[in-house]
Amino acid sequence: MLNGAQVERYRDEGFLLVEDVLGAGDVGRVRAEVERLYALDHDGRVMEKDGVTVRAIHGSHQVSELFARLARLPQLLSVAEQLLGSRVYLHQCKVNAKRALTGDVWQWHQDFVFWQQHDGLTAPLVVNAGVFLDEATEHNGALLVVPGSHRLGTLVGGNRGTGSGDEWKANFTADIDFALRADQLAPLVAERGIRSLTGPAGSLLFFDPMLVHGSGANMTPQDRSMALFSYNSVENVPQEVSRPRPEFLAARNRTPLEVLAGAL
Ligand code: 6CS
Ligand code: FE
Repeated sequence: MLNGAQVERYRDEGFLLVEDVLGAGDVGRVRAEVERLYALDHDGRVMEKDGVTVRAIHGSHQVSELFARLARLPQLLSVAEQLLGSRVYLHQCKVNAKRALTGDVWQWHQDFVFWQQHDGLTAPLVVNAGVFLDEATEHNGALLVVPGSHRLGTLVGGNRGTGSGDEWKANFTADIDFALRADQLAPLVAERGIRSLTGPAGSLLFFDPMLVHGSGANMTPQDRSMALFSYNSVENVPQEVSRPRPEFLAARNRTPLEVLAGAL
Protein backbone atom coordinates (compact mmCIF):
# COMPACT_ATOMS: atom_id res chain seq x y z
CA MET A 1 0.00 0.00 0.00
CA LEU A 2 1.08 3.62 -0.53
CA ASN A 3 1.50 6.04 2.37
CA GLY A 4 -0.34 9.37 2.51
CA ALA A 5 2.47 11.37 0.93
CA GLN A 6 2.76 8.92 -1.96
CA VAL A 7 -0.99 9.01 -2.64
CA GLU A 8 -0.87 12.81 -2.57
CA ARG A 9 2.02 12.88 -5.06
CA TYR A 10 0.12 10.52 -7.36
CA ARG A 11 -3.02 12.68 -7.20
CA ASP A 12 -1.03 15.87 -7.72
CA GLU A 13 1.42 14.85 -10.46
CA GLY A 14 -0.53 12.00 -12.06
CA PHE A 15 2.24 9.45 -11.52
CA LEU A 16 4.39 7.85 -8.81
CA LEU A 17 7.70 6.05 -9.28
CA VAL A 18 8.69 3.62 -6.51
CA GLU A 19 12.17 2.20 -6.94
CA ASP A 20 13.52 -1.21 -5.88
CA VAL A 21 10.21 -2.99 -5.25
CA LEU A 22 10.78 -6.29 -7.07
CA GLY A 23 13.95 -8.21 -6.22
CA ALA A 24 16.48 -9.24 -8.86
CA GLY A 25 15.34 -12.87 -8.65
CA ASP A 26 11.71 -12.10 -9.48
CA VAL A 27 12.68 -9.57 -12.16
CA GLY A 28 15.01 -12.15 -13.71
CA ARG A 29 12.26 -14.79 -13.84
CA VAL A 30 9.77 -12.37 -15.44
CA ARG A 31 12.40 -11.11 -17.87
CA ALA A 32 13.18 -14.68 -18.98
CA GLU A 33 9.42 -15.38 -19.37
CA VAL A 34 9.10 -12.28 -21.55
CA GLU A 35 11.82 -13.56 -23.89
CA ARG A 36 9.83 -16.80 -24.21
CA LEU A 37 6.62 -14.87 -24.90
CA TYR A 38 8.32 -12.63 -27.50
CA ALA A 39 9.11 -15.79 -29.49
CA LEU A 40 5.46 -16.96 -29.56
CA ASP A 41 3.62 -16.21 -32.81
CA HIS A 42 0.69 -14.76 -30.81
CA ASP A 43 -1.95 -12.43 -32.32
CA GLY A 44 -1.10 -9.89 -29.61
CA ARG A 45 2.51 -9.55 -30.77
CA VAL A 46 3.43 -6.31 -32.58
CA MET A 47 6.69 -5.85 -34.48
CA GLU A 48 8.72 -2.68 -35.07
CA LYS A 49 8.77 -1.16 -38.56
CA ASP A 50 11.66 -3.48 -39.49
CA GLY A 51 9.17 -6.36 -39.28
CA VAL A 52 11.54 -8.53 -37.26
CA THR A 53 12.05 -6.76 -33.90
CA VAL A 54 9.36 -7.27 -31.26
CA ARG A 55 7.79 -3.92 -30.30
CA ALA A 56 5.16 -5.12 -27.84
CA ILE A 57 3.20 -8.19 -26.73
CA HIS A 58 -0.32 -8.13 -25.30
CA GLY A 59 -2.46 -10.42 -23.19
CA SER A 60 0.52 -12.13 -21.53
CA HIS A 61 -1.59 -12.80 -18.42
CA GLN A 62 -3.81 -15.01 -20.59
CA VAL A 63 -0.96 -17.21 -21.82
CA SER A 64 1.53 -17.11 -18.93
CA GLU A 65 0.88 -18.34 -15.39
CA LEU A 66 3.75 -16.19 -14.12
CA PHE A 67 2.19 -13.05 -15.67
CA ALA A 68 -1.21 -13.95 -14.27
CA ARG A 69 0.43 -14.10 -10.81
CA LEU A 70 2.42 -10.89 -11.38
CA ALA A 71 -0.85 -9.04 -12.13
CA ARG A 72 -2.12 -10.08 -8.67
CA LEU A 73 1.00 -9.07 -6.73
CA PRO A 74 -0.16 -6.91 -3.78
CA GLN A 75 2.48 -4.30 -4.60
CA LEU A 76 0.55 -3.73 -7.85
CA LEU A 77 -3.05 -4.88 -7.27
CA SER A 78 -3.58 -3.52 -3.76
CA VAL A 79 -2.18 -0.13 -4.80
CA ALA A 80 -4.58 0.01 -7.77
CA GLU A 81 -7.49 -0.81 -5.45
CA GLN A 82 -6.27 1.81 -2.97
CA LEU A 83 -6.03 4.54 -5.61
CA LEU A 84 -9.39 3.70 -7.18
CA GLY A 85 -11.22 2.91 -3.93
CA SER A 86 -12.74 -0.23 -5.42
CA ARG A 87 -12.03 -3.77 -6.58
CA VAL A 88 -10.43 -3.94 -10.00
CA TYR A 89 -9.93 -6.24 -12.97
CA LEU A 90 -7.23 -6.17 -15.64
CA HIS A 91 -8.46 -4.28 -18.70
CA GLN A 92 -5.16 -4.68 -20.55
CA CYS A 93 -1.70 -6.16 -20.00
CA LYS A 94 1.23 -5.42 -22.29
CA VAL A 95 5.00 -5.55 -22.43
CA ASN A 96 6.75 -2.80 -24.33
CA ALA A 97 10.04 -4.31 -25.47
CA LYS A 98 11.96 -1.13 -26.41
CA ARG A 99 14.68 -3.40 -27.81
CA ALA A 100 18.34 -2.35 -27.89
CA LEU A 101 19.05 0.15 -30.73
CA THR A 102 15.77 -0.75 -32.48
CA GLY A 103 13.03 0.11 -29.94
CA ASP A 104 11.15 2.96 -31.64
CA VAL A 105 9.33 5.99 -30.21
CA TRP A 106 5.90 6.06 -28.61
CA GLN A 107 4.42 9.41 -29.57
CA TRP A 108 2.99 11.71 -26.90
CA HIS A 109 -0.52 10.58 -25.95
CA GLN A 110 -3.03 9.94 -23.17
CA ASP A 111 -4.17 6.35 -22.69
CA PHE A 112 -7.81 6.82 -21.69
CA VAL A 113 -9.05 8.14 -25.05
CA PHE A 114 -8.00 4.81 -26.69
CA TRP A 115 -9.97 2.80 -24.15
CA GLN A 116 -12.93 5.18 -24.35
CA GLN A 117 -13.11 5.26 -28.17
CA HIS A 118 -12.19 1.66 -28.92
CA ASP A 119 -13.22 -0.29 -25.81
CA GLY A 120 -16.19 1.69 -24.47
CA LEU A 121 -14.72 2.66 -21.08
CA THR A 122 -16.83 5.54 -19.77
CA ALA A 123 -14.56 7.09 -17.09
CA PRO A 124 -10.79 7.20 -16.48
CA LEU A 125 -11.16 5.02 -13.35
CA VAL A 126 -8.03 3.09 -14.34
CA VAL A 127 -4.59 2.82 -12.78
CA ASN A 128 -1.61 1.94 -14.98
CA ALA A 129 1.06 -0.02 -13.13
CA GLY A 130 4.39 -0.41 -14.90
CA VAL A 131 7.12 -2.86 -13.85
CA PHE A 132 10.64 -1.96 -14.99
CA LEU A 133 12.09 -5.24 -16.29
CA ASP A 134 15.32 -3.46 -17.31
CA GLU A 135 16.91 -0.29 -16.02
CA ALA A 136 15.41 2.84 -17.66
CA THR A 137 17.99 5.52 -18.43
CA GLU A 138 17.96 8.88 -20.24
CA HIS A 139 19.51 7.15 -23.28
CA ASN A 140 17.42 3.97 -23.70
CA GLY A 141 13.93 5.42 -24.16
CA ALA A 142 12.74 5.95 -20.58
CA LEU A 143 9.08 6.93 -20.28
CA LEU A 144 8.61 10.72 -20.50
CA VAL A 145 5.66 12.44 -18.78
CA VAL A 146 4.21 15.96 -18.43
CA PRO A 147 3.61 16.27 -14.67
CA GLY A 148 0.06 17.30 -13.78
CA SER A 149 -1.23 16.85 -17.33
CA HIS A 150 -3.77 14.30 -16.09
CA ARG A 151 -5.98 17.18 -14.90
CA LEU A 152 -6.43 18.75 -18.37
CA GLY A 153 -9.11 16.44 -19.77
CA THR A 154 -8.77 14.62 -23.09
CA LEU A 155 -6.50 16.76 -25.29
CA VAL A 156 -6.81 14.88 -28.59
CA GLY A 157 -10.18 13.30 -29.22
CA GLY A 158 -12.42 12.87 -32.21
CA ASN A 159 -14.15 9.80 -33.47
CA ARG A 160 -11.46 7.80 -35.22
CA GLY A 161 -12.39 4.47 -36.75
CA THR A 162 -8.83 3.18 -36.99
CA GLY A 163 -7.65 1.01 -34.17
CA SER A 164 -11.05 -0.57 -33.52
CA GLY A 165 -11.97 -4.12 -34.43
CA ASP A 166 -9.14 -5.95 -36.18
CA GLU A 167 -7.35 -2.75 -37.22
CA TRP A 168 -6.12 -2.38 -33.64
CA LYS A 169 -2.45 -2.64 -34.64
CA ALA A 170 -2.63 0.98 -35.91
CA ASN A 171 -2.45 2.07 -32.29
CA PHE A 172 0.65 0.13 -31.45
CA THR A 173 2.97 1.40 -34.16
CA ALA A 174 5.13 4.51 -33.94
CA ASP A 175 2.24 6.42 -35.57
CA ILE A 176 -0.84 6.18 -33.36
CA ASP A 177 -4.32 7.69 -33.20
CA PHE A 178 -4.76 10.61 -30.81
CA ALA A 179 -1.06 11.57 -30.73
CA LEU A 180 -0.48 15.17 -29.61
CA ARG A 181 0.79 17.64 -32.22
CA ALA A 182 3.58 20.08 -31.35
CA ASP A 183 1.15 22.99 -31.02
CA GLN A 184 -0.92 20.97 -28.54
CA LEU A 185 2.10 19.86 -26.54
CA ALA A 186 3.98 23.19 -26.49
CA PRO A 187 1.85 25.02 -23.87
CA LEU A 188 1.80 21.99 -21.58
CA VAL A 189 5.57 21.61 -21.65
CA ALA A 190 6.13 25.36 -21.29
CA GLU A 191 4.06 25.35 -18.10
CA ARG A 192 4.88 21.94 -16.61
CA GLY A 193 8.08 20.68 -18.21
CA ILE A 194 8.96 17.08 -19.07
CA ARG A 195 10.02 14.45 -16.51
CA SER A 196 12.11 11.48 -17.63
CA LEU A 197 11.22 8.44 -15.51
CA THR A 198 14.56 6.72 -15.12
CA GLY A 199 15.08 4.00 -12.52
CA PRO A 200 16.54 0.58 -11.82
CA ALA A 201 14.98 -2.73 -12.89
CA GLY A 202 12.42 -3.78 -10.28
CA SER A 203 10.97 -0.25 -9.97
CA LEU A 204 7.19 0.24 -10.13
CA LEU A 205 5.54 3.16 -11.93
CA PHE A 206 1.90 4.05 -11.30
CA PHE A 207 0.30 6.57 -13.64
CA ASP A 208 -3.09 8.05 -14.40
CA PRO A 209 -4.73 7.13 -17.74
CA MET A 210 -5.08 10.86 -18.52
CA LEU A 211 -1.37 11.62 -18.06
CA VAL A 212 0.41 12.84 -21.21
CA HIS A 213 3.32 10.48 -21.82
CA GLY A 214 5.51 9.06 -24.54
CA SER A 215 9.02 7.71 -25.00
CA GLY A 216 11.93 8.14 -27.35
CA ALA A 217 13.96 5.62 -29.28
CA ASN A 218 16.40 3.33 -27.51
CA MET A 219 19.90 4.49 -28.47
CA THR A 220 21.77 1.97 -26.34
CA PRO A 221 22.80 -1.68 -26.70
CA GLN A 222 20.57 -2.57 -23.71
CA ASP A 223 16.80 -3.32 -23.85
CA ARG A 224 14.40 -1.16 -21.85
CA SER A 225 11.45 -3.50 -21.41
CA MET A 226 8.49 -2.63 -19.21
CA ALA A 227 5.40 -4.66 -18.29
CA LEU A 228 2.22 -2.57 -18.05
CA PHE A 229 -0.95 -3.57 -16.22
CA SER A 230 -4.02 -1.37 -16.72
CA TYR A 231 -6.41 -2.00 -13.82
CA ASN A 232 -9.98 -0.84 -14.39
CA SER A 233 -12.41 -0.27 -11.51
CA VAL A 234 -15.16 -2.88 -11.46
CA GLU A 235 -17.54 0.09 -11.16
CA ASN A 236 -16.36 1.43 -14.53
CA VAL A 237 -18.29 -1.06 -16.66
CA PRO A 238 -17.50 -0.52 -20.36
CA GLN A 239 -20.33 0.17 -22.79
CA GLU A 240 -20.84 -2.16 -25.76
CA VAL A 241 -18.86 -1.05 -28.82
CA SER A 242 -19.73 -1.78 -32.45
CA ARG A 243 -16.36 -3.33 -33.31
CA PRO A 244 -14.79 -4.79 -30.16
CA ARG A 245 -11.02 -5.13 -30.09
CA PRO A 246 -9.51 -8.57 -29.38
CA GLU A 247 -9.76 -10.04 -25.87
CA PHE A 248 -6.00 -9.70 -25.36
CA LEU A 249 -6.44 -5.89 -25.63
CA ALA A 250 -9.78 -5.32 -23.95
CA ALA A 251 -10.75 -7.85 -21.30
CA ARG A 252 -14.23 -9.34 -21.41
CA ASN A 253 -13.65 -11.15 -18.10
CA ARG A 254 -14.31 -8.47 -15.46
CA THR A 255 -14.14 -10.65 -12.37
CA PRO A 256 -12.40 -8.69 -9.59
CA LEU A 257 -8.81 -9.83 -9.15
CA GLU A 258 -7.79 -11.50 -5.87
CA VAL A 259 -4.50 -10.48 -4.30
CA LEU A 260 -1.81 -13.17 -4.63
CA ALA A 261 -1.11 -15.00 -1.39
CA GLY A 262 2.55 -15.88 -1.09
CA ALA A 263 5.52 -15.22 -3.34
CA LEU A 264 5.47 -14.63 -7.07
O1 6CS B 1 -4.79 1.41 -27.75
C1 6CS B 1 -4.38 1.01 -26.65
O2 6CS B 1 -5.06 0.31 -25.88
C2 6CS B 1 -2.95 1.32 -26.26
N1 6CS B 1 -2.42 2.37 -27.04
C3 6CS B 1 -1.59 3.28 -26.54
C4 6CS B 1 -0.83 4.17 -27.44
N2 6CS B 1 -1.48 3.47 -25.22
C5 6CS B 1 -2.59 2.93 -24.41
C6 6CS B 1 -2.85 1.52 -24.79
O3 6CS B 1 -1.85 0.68 -24.27
FE1 FE C 1 0.28 4.83 -23.34
